[in-house]
Amino acid sequence: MGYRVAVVGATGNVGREMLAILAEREFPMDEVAAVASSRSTGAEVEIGDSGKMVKCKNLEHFDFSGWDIALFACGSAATKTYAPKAAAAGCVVIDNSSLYRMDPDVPLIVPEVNPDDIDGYTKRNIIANPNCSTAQMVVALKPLHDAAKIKRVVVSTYQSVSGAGKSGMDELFEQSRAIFVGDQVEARTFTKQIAFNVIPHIDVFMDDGSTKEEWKMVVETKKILDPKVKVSVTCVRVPVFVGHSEAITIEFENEITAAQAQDILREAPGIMLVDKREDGGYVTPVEAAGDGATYISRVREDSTVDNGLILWCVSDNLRKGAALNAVQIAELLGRRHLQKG
Ligand code: 11C
Repeated sequence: MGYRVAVVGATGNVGREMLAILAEREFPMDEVAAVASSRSTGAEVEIGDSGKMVKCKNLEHFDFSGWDIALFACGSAATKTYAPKAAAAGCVVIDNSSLYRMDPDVPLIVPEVNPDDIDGYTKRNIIANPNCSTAQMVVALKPLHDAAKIKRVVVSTYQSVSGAGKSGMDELFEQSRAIFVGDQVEARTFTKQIAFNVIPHIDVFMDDGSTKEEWKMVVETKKILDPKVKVSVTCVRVPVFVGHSEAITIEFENEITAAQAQDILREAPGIMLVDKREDGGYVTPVEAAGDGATYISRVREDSTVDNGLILWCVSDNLRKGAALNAVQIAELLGRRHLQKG
């Protein structure tokens, strides 16, 4: 016996990946519903590369009663209206938006990092999925924190345009084409030209001069990993289609060498260590795209502080950063709370 699972926002970048990953990981399902806005009602979406098509149902009229789990990937505005309805109907919501992440009654889960926190989901029947740039970073930090206690993290991100949805991907493609053929470059999704450029601005500005993307990485890391860890962030959009990269500098309470960190990371869940210290002996976003791992490369000691390490971290932002993590949460929920059969 399997679950009845609804994917809300099934036509978007993340919703499509959710359907694909449910199929790839053979998540036990009796039925899957693709749910989308009225604009997409009746449109057909494929479940991964299976050739199996499902017709989108209208979110406005969708009755969540009798459905076990809803994976929401439809943005904060629609989530605000429909997630509480789904939760009240007895369907557990796993939400990819930022709406509930910092709600103290909603667990914010990365299964490799804080699986036990999921037990608190019953307060609201909602579980939050973190921001993509947070998810991959905490997967990398957790085993090192367990080994040598992290005091402070300084991170700069190199985030792909797919983080801004399909319109971000279209804009990179169209601007690149326009530059080659000598057409006018138009910026709509991003504030400046993204093709052949980098933009130090993701999400809205906050009063202290940081951006909301940077704030999210700080507060989400504290909630998932440890509130005592200090985090300093600069988020940058780069002209890459899929895959976020991060240069992470970590200061520890206790001594840890680069070799010890490599040994720990090699064995850690969700991580692939590729660190050859030679030409090409590291991972780039092009290689991580389409995969579920968090790749770590360039692990080395930071001689400017006591007990410091520097590393490079790359992951597919649509997968571990969003859809895969959501499906892993569903699997964890199934194992711990919603057993079937
Ligand atoms: C980006 N990280 O790359 C964002 C996308 O809070 O879930 C995901 C935003 C979020 O633009």
